[in-house]
Amino acid sequence: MARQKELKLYRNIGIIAHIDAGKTTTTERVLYYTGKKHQIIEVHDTKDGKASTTTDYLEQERKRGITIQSAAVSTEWKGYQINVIDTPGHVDFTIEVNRSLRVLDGAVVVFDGVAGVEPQTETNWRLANQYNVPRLCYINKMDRMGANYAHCVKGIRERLGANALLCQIPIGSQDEFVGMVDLVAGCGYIWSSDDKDSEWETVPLDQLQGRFNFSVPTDADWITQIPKLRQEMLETALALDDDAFMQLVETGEFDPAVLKACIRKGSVTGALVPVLCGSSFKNKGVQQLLDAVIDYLPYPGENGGISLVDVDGNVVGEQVVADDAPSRALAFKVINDQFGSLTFIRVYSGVIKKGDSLMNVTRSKKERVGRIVEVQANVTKDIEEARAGDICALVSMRETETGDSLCDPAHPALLERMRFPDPVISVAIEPKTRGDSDKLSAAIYKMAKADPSLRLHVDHETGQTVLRGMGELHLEVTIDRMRTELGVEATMGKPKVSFREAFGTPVEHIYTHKKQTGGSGQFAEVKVSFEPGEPGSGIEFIDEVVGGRIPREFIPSVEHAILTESKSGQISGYEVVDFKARLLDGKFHEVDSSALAFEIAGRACFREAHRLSRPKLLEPIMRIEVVVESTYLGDVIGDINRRRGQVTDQGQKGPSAFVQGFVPLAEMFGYINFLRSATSGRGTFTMEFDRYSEVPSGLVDQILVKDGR
Ligand SMILES: Nc1nc2c(ncn2[C@@H]2O[C@H](COP(=O)(O)OP(=O)(O)OP(=O)(O)O)[C@@H](O)[C@H]2O)c(=O)[nH]1
Ligand SMILES: [Mg+2]
Repeated sequence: MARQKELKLYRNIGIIAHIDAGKTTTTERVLYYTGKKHQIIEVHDTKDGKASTTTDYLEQERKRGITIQSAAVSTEWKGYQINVIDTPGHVDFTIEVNRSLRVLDGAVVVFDGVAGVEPQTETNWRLANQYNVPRLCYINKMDRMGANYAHCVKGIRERLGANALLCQIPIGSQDEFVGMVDLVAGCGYIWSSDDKDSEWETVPLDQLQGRFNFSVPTDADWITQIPKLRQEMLETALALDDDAFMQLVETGEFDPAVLKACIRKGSVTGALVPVLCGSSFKNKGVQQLLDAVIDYLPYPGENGGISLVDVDGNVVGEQVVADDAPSRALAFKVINDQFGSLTFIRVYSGVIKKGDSLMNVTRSKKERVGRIVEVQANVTKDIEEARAGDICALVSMRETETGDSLCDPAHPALLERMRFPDPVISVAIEPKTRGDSDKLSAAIYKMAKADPSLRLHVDHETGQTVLRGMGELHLEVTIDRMRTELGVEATMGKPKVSFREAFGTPVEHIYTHKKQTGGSGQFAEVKVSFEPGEPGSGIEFIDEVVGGRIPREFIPSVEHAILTESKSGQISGYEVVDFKARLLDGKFHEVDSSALAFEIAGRACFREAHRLSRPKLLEPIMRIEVVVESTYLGDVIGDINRRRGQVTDQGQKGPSAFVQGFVPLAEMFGYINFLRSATSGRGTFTMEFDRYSEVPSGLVDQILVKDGR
């Protein structure tokens, strides 16, 4: 089968933002205006469980009115195939944004016109920078009381550091928001009502002056400033084309096609970011946003191919996006239910057909492609093949997990990896009834496999199953989804901080394991040097034994022993991270030495060395932002200091005040209760993981007791 649609007519885009900016509401409009659905469902009308937006179909999403998992939908606009992924804004589900950005070609960043740049917008913006994803800014909610375009643009420039190109400016704000000026096309669009089927009137720029009588003075300023803002936009955009820029300077004229080409070039390369506005809820600006997606966001491969890496993650080449190349795809999401699994892939090159054999290069395992499906939120449709640029899903893969590379077996290659966030909170999980107990471990394992920001382990001391995740909501939702999707019920203990341990100082240690039991004995001696490493450097084992002082076959036992023992440190049994272990020397006995003896020696050597190193306890430090009325600012700052926190910035945000800073997670449990009572329920806060840092030695005992250790 030949390609149905030229690659240039594809757009794979993500919608990303802070929680509640209006991503799902916008996606719902996109589906309506492109003719994919005939009714719009509002996010806040789904709580009774009867209706659902297309992308927030999970029971947990409908009940809470928030997006929890990213959902993909496809539609067509003006002959272009647009694949959209609606992502969650809540920080606990950041993995969903992470994996979507990894496989998408462009993103629409949505802003709440009142709040402007919010913490999770910054986080998602940084992620998009890391994955080099071109984006558009869409300042939504211009109809809300307090909407302020200038404040939002300032935030985009100053807090996100973006070279914002104002392609639109609003006509009015709040309940006088009637449309926008398109500075690129040189006209205004004015809607006569908020109705979803209301058409807009296209008005020449010179007819906008004097037409309105806005109650907010700055709204009138925007209209007065149109000629100046248009000139600025032209100069910034045309600066990307020397001839066009000269023409503008010398004659004041420009070719509209060249102007669009310049904005596209700037946007695709990341040199500038087009800014648009609208109100999705009041049905204004969504069609214009779709036009901008086509005009300014790249088609698959336009921005270069995908990096190929070696096993250590070093870039070793690039795969161009093309059909006539070996098949190469990345698995970015796995969904399980009682009936099986769906593995979402992004095909970068080649054509993958039903019945093909692929190589999972990450795991060196063969996979057969049984069925390929196109996914529309929760509805699947069988297709025969998937081509370069496509996003689709494979049914019932056996070996493949999130982040794995799937390739033509004759041309194996590893595609650039995904980065997974660190889980910081842990809870103990118990089966709800005895009937659930057999099924629990399989079910929780499935949940963890589908979500790389969850980690699972069994506490050897207590025998408890411990689940680690990004936050309380993340863990709660996981347990609830296990019930609705896999039919297994569990209860959760109190959430605890996921502490870590580290070596305090370098230690060189010798351990001799010697045991004489009847006839045969056990003997092994190891000398290991342990050195603390940089945060995030991981664990490295280096074999420096010379002259066969430990026979080759026993060395893996020492390495295994150290890695296993590092799961449980000497302060309080937390994982020991970031160290280098060098096996320097040792002794063995012809008869009495064995793999087991070296394993025992390795473990004991690690334990003793860790204890001798004056070990450190590390705790997660969260970046927080609190938004309150100015009168409460003093109380909030005093409280942050009492929680061992540090305030880094404070100021005005629209009518409210904000405080930013860092606070240890251990001090943040129940913070919402404090904030509610201190601010009569009007304060809000967000927090996200920033880094691990050492707990002051004088506080270690006190903190562990508080955490229930
Ligand atoms: N006034 C106004 N409200 C809006 C607009 N867009 C969305 N909303 C409302 O804002 C709330 C949140 O909208 P959602 O679309 O769920 O926001 P989201 O960005 O998808 O949120 P998460 O997925 O949970 O991060 C809903 O009550 C919407 O009706 C808008 O343009 N104007
Ligand atoms: Mg949403």
